[in-house]
Amino acid sequence: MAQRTIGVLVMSYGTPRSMDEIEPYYTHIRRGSPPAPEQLQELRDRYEAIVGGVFPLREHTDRQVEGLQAALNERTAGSDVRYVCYQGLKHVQPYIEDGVVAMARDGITEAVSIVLAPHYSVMSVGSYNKRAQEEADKQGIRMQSVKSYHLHPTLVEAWTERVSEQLTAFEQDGAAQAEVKVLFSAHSLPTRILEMNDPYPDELHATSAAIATQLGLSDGQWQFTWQSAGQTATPWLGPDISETLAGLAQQGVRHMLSAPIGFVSDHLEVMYDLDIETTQQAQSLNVNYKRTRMLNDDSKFMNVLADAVVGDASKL
Ligand code: FEC
Repeated sequence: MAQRTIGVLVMSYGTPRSMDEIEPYYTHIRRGSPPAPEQLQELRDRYEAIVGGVFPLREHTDRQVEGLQAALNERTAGSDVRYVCYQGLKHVQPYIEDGVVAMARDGITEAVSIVLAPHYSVMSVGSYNKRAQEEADKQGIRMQSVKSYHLHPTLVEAWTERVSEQLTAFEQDGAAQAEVKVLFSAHSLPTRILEMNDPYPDELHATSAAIATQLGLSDGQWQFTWQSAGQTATPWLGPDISETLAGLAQQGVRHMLSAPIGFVSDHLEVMYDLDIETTQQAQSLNVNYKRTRMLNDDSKFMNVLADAVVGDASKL
């Protein structure tokens, strides 16, 4: 049977492989401008704090790529189409461009690119896709790029399960579910995205609202808030989770659940910003605070990705 092979470029933020690689990684994030020694030390300290300088994002990305490959293989068993996944990282090797070059070397002429982040912003998913398309054009590969998959019913279901499981844990602590405030969050971006009519805030709000609807939460039981804003002179979208938490604590809310729906893996922005910083703040304010599990390589999430890839492949 004649085989049609479609390359799948799976893109993720990327994380250093060792403590020595933090500096080039951070320099790349800063578009080539090396961090000041104190900025570098601060980032090193954060990585040390999460799990003694291990970099969990790499393992999760590797597993997600393998899981997506397995989900796609299952769908194409017995057909004349096959998908082959390649990894491309934003800030560290193998870079997005390396993934596209590897496809070209394997003779691939048509491909789909997808980012391991469900919500579209021109500054996040848009910039991954732009780099992928530019390299694909150079290599003579026809490429379709998935923009977002933030309202896929199975994604909403996987998050609903995670929030629900923690609401039960609060109940076990003696808190009625109605007393728990669910704080959906995502990485902040500079406020200038609002002038570009960027869909990022609306997509994040839509995912949060869909999960809340599935759970039957009233409007007062949840809210969306930002996290992990950069320390730059430009203003970033807020309120930050630290302000939200402090404000709610002042209003007497004693139970808060963090659901970082803008991310898909356990990594620095979850394990440091939420599990260390936000947890410490909650303790100091006498708030009972928990966080949902992340998606990582959950089979439901792998099927969401596979649906998005197959959907875009049909446009090739
Ligand atoms: O675990 C890890 O090693 C990596 C964790 C990590 C993820 C991540 C995701 C996103 N970021 C987004 C936007 C920005 C913007 C800047 C920025 C800076 C950093 C720094 C680190 C870092 N980010 Fe990140 N991000 C992760 C890690 N990020 C480290 C540098 C130090 C710091 O500011 O904390 C600011 C760049 C600049 O200076 O101009 C903007 C967005 C996402 C979610 C979507 C995605 O995954 O691509 C948006 C994971």
